[in-house]
Amino acid sequence: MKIPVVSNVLEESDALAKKNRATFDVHNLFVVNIMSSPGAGKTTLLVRTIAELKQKGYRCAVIEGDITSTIDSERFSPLEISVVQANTAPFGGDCHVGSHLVHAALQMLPLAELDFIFIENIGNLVCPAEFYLGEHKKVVVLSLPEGEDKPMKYPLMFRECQLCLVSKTDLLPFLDTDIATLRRNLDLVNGDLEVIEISAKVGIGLENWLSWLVNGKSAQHLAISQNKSNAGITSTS
Ligand SMILES: Nc1nc2c(ncn2[C@@H]2O[C@H](COP(=O)(O)OP(=O)(O)O)[C@@H](O)[C@H]2O)c(=O)[nH]1
Ligand SMILES: [Mg+2]
Repeated sequence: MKIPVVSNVLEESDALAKKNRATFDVHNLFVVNIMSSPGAGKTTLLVRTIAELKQKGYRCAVIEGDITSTIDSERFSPLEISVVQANTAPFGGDCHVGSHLVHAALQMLPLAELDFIFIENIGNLVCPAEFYLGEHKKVVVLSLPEGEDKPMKYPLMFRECQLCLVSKTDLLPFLDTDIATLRRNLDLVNGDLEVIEISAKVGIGLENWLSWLVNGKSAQHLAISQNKSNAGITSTS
């Protein structure tokens, strides 16, 4: 008896992620998937980041992932930006945001009026690393109280991301965490991973992080323009 085996359960998810990516690129949006364990400081950082980007004239929206509740979405209300809550509880309570949720959220956002979309993934250092949502960049926030060993214990997350924000650096005097060891562990797991030390509370490292975002958006815009002009040359030659 021949038993059929599902070979790629991610196929459907990836197809939808590619559609999301095409939508982002049509609207010239820069989309960042922010991941971490619960409490590392994602929402606090995003509220501050978006306030700063708004001052610089950038328009932002958030897709807020959580298993249940709208608690984090409500924290953005003083900023008067578009926020869509993406809860997984009605769909089985997944521990990560899926590309189908992002796809649905995009129907509720004013895409033509935005520059950045931030996806705050569900607090978890494991599952969110496994799913492509169509985003341009993946960022992991690792807070100092979590300790130096997390890159070694949850390597996929640190391999998949382009940037690690080492957060809550204002707490350094009160902790045993050794930043040099943490940086060495990050480098061992992913030698290409960029690292920025930040504190959303006191503002350390924010300018570096904002530059990373703005430069990333410009590079993405340039890549799309070049692709378009290359396609133009090919089709007329
Ligand atoms: N000391 C300190 N606490 C922070 C910082 N960022 C966030 N927190 C605190 O960490 C807790 C969890 O933050 P939150 O943004 O909700 O984390 P999330 O679950 O990753 O979204 C809250 O009590 C925040 O006030 C920081 O830079 N320094
Ligand atoms: Mg949060």
